[in-house]
Amino acid sequence: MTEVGMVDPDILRARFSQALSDIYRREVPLYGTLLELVGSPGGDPRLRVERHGAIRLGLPDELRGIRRLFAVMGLHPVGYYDLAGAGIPVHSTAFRPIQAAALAASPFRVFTSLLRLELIADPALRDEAAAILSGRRIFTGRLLELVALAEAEGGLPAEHADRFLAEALETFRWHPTAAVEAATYHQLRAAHPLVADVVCFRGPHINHLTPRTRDIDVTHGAMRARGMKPKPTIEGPPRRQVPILLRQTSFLALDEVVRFADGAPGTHTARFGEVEQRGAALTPEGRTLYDRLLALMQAEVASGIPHAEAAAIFAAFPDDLDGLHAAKLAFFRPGTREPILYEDFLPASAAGIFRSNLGAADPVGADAMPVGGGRAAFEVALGAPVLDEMALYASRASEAAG
Ligand code: OOG
Ligand code: NI
Repeated sequence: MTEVGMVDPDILRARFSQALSDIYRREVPLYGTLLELVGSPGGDPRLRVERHGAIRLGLPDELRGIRRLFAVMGLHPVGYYDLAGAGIPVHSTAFRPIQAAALAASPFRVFTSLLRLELIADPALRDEAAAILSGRRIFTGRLLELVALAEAEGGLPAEHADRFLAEALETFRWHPTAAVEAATYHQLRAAHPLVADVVCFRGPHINHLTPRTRDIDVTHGAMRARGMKPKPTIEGPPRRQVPILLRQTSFLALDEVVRFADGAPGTHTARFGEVEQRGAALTPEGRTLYDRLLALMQAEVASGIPHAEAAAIFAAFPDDLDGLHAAKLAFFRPGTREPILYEDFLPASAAGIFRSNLGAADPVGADAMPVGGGRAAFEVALGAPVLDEMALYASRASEAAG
């Protein structure tokens, strides 16, 4: 229940998501093309407004601030994704609504990554990156006041909603002027393109907004027909009768013209496009089977077997509702054969999306980085534990029917 005089977080989130989409559509024209391709007149009304975005943060304090900001819009951190094992120096969570009613009202999520500066090998460069980041402020003063007000009052007083949204959008906008000189940018880029993207700009620009499609194979084909050059493969499980989890594919959208702090012109690839299809949430048993089959498939692809052929491994995953139910592989609404939708992300898919849009090689087996202990550090930075997605699905699967 929203208190009298307070803005409903679901409405605030819906407005924020729509405003981001409008801005992104103006600034990244191929995103508009993608929206036309997935447009489904008369379809599931949720599909028309459903999208996720992604941001990359530099410092623990930034992550904590983002958590407080997103909480005002009913977005909460769910799940922990460690991508260092895949050669990407970040760890991440997904901010998303958690109640069924909130998901239905505005299914908006933000995949949020925190750079792991400790994984930059060169100590001098690491210190320089930390020093550059410590000088930036990603929230306006007014936004911080409004977040504190919402925390104190148990909600955002409705008269502040417009101002809150305008100030929040400021955090996620694209900055055409870099915060560093060209030489620093190129040094950081050489360390890892992701480091340059996070460290060299004044804020965590939204780097993609992803609409949801009913059939990603159809959309993938349509993207190619439009000349969008998506990556050749679709991340996640192969095509099936009963969709499970999440399938995604992406394309490079823009070479941005930037100006460095010394006035030198340059370009930076920051913003890309992505589309996704969602299916059933899997139980821990289902997820274990998925992870095992995916690892086998990736090993075959790494050894040169074509993706389409390697995908045959997934024949071992039951592909009908009765089979999924009987083997307790997927979550269902209480007393039904209706699967609960997967609302989260997949680490191996996310790593593939990162890699392809950073211009890194696509095949799996990228250099693994030292891992371990990341989750506790992430939660300290966040200032809260991340919620367990399996527990959220399990509770929806056991709610009283009706
Ligand atoms: C995030 C990449 C991961 C997804 O949908 O899995 C992602 C990023 O590039 O910042 O967006
Ligand atoms: Ni994404």
